[in-house]
Amino acid sequence: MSDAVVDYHPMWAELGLDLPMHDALLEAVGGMYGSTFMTQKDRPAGMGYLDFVMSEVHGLRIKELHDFRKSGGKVVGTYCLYVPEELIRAAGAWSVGICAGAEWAYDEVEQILPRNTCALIKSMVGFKLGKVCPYLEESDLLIGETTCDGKKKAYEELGKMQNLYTMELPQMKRPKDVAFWRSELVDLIAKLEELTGKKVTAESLAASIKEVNDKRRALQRVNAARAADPTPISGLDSLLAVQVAFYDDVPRFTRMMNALADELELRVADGIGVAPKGAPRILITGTPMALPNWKLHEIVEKAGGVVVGEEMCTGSRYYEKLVDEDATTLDGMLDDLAAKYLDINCACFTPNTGRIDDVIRMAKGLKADGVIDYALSFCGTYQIESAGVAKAVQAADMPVLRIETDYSVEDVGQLSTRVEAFLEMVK
Ligand code: BJ8
Repeated sequence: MSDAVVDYHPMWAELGLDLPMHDALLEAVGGMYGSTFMTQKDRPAGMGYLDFVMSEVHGLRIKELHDFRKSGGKVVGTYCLYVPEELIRAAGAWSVGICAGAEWAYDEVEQILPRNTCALIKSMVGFKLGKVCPYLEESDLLIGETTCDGKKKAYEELGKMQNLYTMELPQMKRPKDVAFWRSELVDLIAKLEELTGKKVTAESLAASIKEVNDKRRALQRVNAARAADPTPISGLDSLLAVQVAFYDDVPRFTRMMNALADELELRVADGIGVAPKGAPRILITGTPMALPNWKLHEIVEKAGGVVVGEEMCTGSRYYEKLVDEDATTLDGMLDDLAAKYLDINCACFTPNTGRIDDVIRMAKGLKADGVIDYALSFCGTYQIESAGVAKAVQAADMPVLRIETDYSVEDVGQLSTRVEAFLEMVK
């Protein structure tokens, strides 16, 4: 890490970004980061790494991707947890999760997509139309997936603007669905090998499975520390760690998260926390919170609560389950990958009762005082599951608050009032 200020504008210009709009985006995100993260008290020192990563989110990391591509490497952008980064890395490419967590270029987006589309999809298309995302422009290939209808159809539009390949994801989890998903992984390997000119071998796949598992293990350690009261790390900082996990260099990120976990374990032993012991502890479940969507966590923690877990794709669904590491053949590894990935509990599946089991298990394990179910407006899958989640949480004797929102700031006042009342009630 160096203090020298580097001007990345020539690199961004080379990528075809809309420079004035991109400057405006960076300024807005930088301002939000400062007011949301840097005002927190008693943060672990290990968060300095993520502060640095965020200060260079369109700088140093993009330079790394840029240099990698200049030396012949390929970058693959993804939008969903079901796309296995292990396969991308085993083919010699780098995987980056594309963010889609802020309102951008909605006027242009609404020329293509209906207004009543979820914020995540609108953002995904808006960042492309607005030419403000260097990760998109550094991606040699984007991989979509047939999850919800909105995403599936939006990929068709995105595919008109960029090289995009869509994987067909089944919507059930029967043995024949797992077998089908495995065949989709085989097709993805062919696509990736064509892109990189490198073969996926048992050796390269075993190495990438281990590497990505190590990353998930490090995040498991960070998140396990949140079971303590007082909790040694805020929900905002923990959420940020998972958001960054999607695009940072894998071995470096793993190392830094293990160092953070070491520190958190010491803090727990010493009883050091970010909120007073006894502060209301909240588990959030629902739609993913893509960078820089920090809205709900900020509301909860500014109101005196502490978020102790996220049952969502930017949370436990990302790091909880590992790929088995015992297989020695490519065939065996593909079986293990197919099984692990179809075990993710997304509301696009039917039935999806595993998600409810996870919510109850996590709420108990993390000693949550209440659960907030969070759905993006117009996300039919999570909105419909919300009632069932609420019923199950109440049946487990825990209070629940159901929130539906988007990326705008217009409802922050109203949400804050509801969250404050909920925090009062849970203690
Ligand atoms: S595995 S949650 S990342 S699909 S919020 S776009 S579902 S309308 S994001 Fe998701 Fe993969 Fe599932 Fe996770 Fe559609 Fe809902 Fe929008 Fe969503």
